[in-house]
Amino acid sequence: MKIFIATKNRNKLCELERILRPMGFEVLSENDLENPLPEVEETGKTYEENALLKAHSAFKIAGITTVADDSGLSVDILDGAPGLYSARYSGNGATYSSNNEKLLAALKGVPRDKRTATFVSCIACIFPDGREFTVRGECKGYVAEECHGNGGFGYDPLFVCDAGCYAEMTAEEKDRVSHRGNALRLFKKELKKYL
Ligand code: ITT
Repeated sequence: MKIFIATKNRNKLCELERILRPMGFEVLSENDLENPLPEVEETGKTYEENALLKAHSAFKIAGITTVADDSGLSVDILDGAPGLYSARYSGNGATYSSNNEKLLAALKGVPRDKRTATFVSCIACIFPDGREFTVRGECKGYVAEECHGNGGFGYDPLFVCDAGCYAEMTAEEKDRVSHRGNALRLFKKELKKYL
């Protein structure tokens, strides 16, 4: 089955492709379009709403079954921040490292047992006949006191779950335990009900 992945984030695309291909999906993305995907204003109040906004916008162009991911890191002691604003936590022109620096500063002096956090990935799927669904995958852990490892992207150097720090895992290890891996396994199950 062909699926269009609606993301402008290359790291995310890489993870979505590497999990979906072995599940048997033929994956298409922005790279297969003549023009870049339009920017989507992420005005939703939930990950689900934002994932649906991104999927609908791309579906208008791709015209085939389309999936989008909206994801983020929710830190308990920060009332869920950066959460929905994970990509732009440190403002306009935010980079992965400026976001990580801001998060470390926000948690300065907070002891390890109070640095608990949850990574969330919500996947929305839109079908050409108008049906749609969303699924949510999570991974619980804590925010480290300094960056670790060289792998992954985004907040991976700071996020530690039972299996270790995301940025110190191989791709296979991360996919086995990550919020996105969990969401995509639920996606595959849910999709069967629609086919
Ligand atoms: P698209 O909307 O085009 O898909 P985006 O990067 O803007 O790309 P989001 O709005 O969902 O996507 O923002 C999610 C942010 O959360 C992302 O930019 C990273 O900073 C962070 N993030 C999500 N998944 C992550 C992961 O597996 N590891 C580390 N950081 C992650």
